Amino acid sequence: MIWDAKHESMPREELRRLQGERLKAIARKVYDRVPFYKSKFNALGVKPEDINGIDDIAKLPFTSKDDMRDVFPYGLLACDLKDIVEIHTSSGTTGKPVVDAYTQGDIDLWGEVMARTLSMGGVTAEDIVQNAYGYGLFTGGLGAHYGIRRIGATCIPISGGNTKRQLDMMRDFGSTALTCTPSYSLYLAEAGKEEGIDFSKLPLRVGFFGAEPWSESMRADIQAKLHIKAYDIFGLTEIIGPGVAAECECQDLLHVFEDHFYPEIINPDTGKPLPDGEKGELVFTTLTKEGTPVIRYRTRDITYLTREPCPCGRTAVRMHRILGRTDDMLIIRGVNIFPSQVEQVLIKMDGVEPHYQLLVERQGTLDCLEVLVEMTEGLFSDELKRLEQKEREIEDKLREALLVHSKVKLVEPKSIPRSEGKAKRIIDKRSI
Ligand code: DLL
Repeated sequence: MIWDAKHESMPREELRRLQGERLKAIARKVYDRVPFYKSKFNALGVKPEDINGIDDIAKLPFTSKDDMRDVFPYGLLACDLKDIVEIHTSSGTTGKPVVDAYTQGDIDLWGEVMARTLSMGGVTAEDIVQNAYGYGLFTGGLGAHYGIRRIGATCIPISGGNTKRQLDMMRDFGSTALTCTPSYSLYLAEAGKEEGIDFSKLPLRVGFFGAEPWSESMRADIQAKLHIKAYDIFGLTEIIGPGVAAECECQDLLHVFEDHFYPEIINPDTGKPLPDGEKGELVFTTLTKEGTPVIRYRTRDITYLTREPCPCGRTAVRMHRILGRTDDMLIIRGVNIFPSQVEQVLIKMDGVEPHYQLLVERQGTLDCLEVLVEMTEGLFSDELKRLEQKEREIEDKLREALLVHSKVKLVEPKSIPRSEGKAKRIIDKRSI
């Protein structure tokens, strides 16, 4: 079902006109109200009056994650703080988190775009949706919540974790739809099987999975094990949270809600826009957000776009599922991790060298992180008990810094390959 046929199936020329008007208005607004943007525009010699249509977007400056951190916490606000009704942030394990501050209008918009997302998978007021995304600062839980409420379906706001309870609730309340990360859905399937649950006998029929990369083979697995249709949903805190793009019933590429979030693909090295079908870095401009509008945000996610018509009748541009990232950020169980964080921990510890590798594997359905750390000659000649103690000590420190558990293995001095160029810090064995 198309939630908002007027906007989702708008003839493309009309859509472009609408986008042009909205871009003009947002460019004017951020120039007048956000000193950060005014100086960025001025540095490029561009004025709001230079924006007269959507194609003029290429004249505007990019915004990076670092820019956002530099103006933490309120530097992107385009309205009075008193008009902000809710704040969300990214997990922020490296430096300051990025902030999304919502007005009531933004929360209403969030409900709308999430209602579109859930409607794509056939959710209606008749459904019982088990929302197992984390509630809190993370955008997953509340974003899905607003969409479920907007549709008028029944929400079970169970949040993430507590697998036994999830399964009990699913059975007892007869949940018909599930929202969580794809890896967690597989974990639920496994745990349910161990408890003797036959998912084909439950009313559950559809799931909306995102917040981390997953693949077609994982989709097949989820669909077979949970006896549901599994949809990919995409979003990021900087733009609104979930509700930026989602798969329709065709389950083939994600429609971007481009009347609100305008996507571009650029060459990550040159910043030059790339044509449809070419892979590059995904960039978003929010066309209607009130609290913290964002101009040409560089997501570092890699994908491509297509404007080929979709059989569902929606006219919005589609993006391929995320193919990778321009940086080396790892997402382990929903938490963003950078190798540099590991380095910062190791540098402060004795007995080890800052030579390390991050080994990521998918064991069963969960991502596991093993950190190989080179020890000093001194520690190497020590007794085994001491080495084990050291491994536990590093594990504790890493857990504090990364917010996820990793397994540390000390390896012999000089055993980690050296490189003349960029060091290969990550060995990602997840085949997704
Ligand atoms: O993960 C928002 C979200 C919540 C999306 C629930 C979908 C469902 P952040 O924590 O800011 O926001 O992380 C955003 O996660 O730039 C991508 O790298 C990755 N990501 C999000 N959805 C997908 C997806 C939320 N469907 C970052 N496939 C993004 C692959 C995804 N990667």
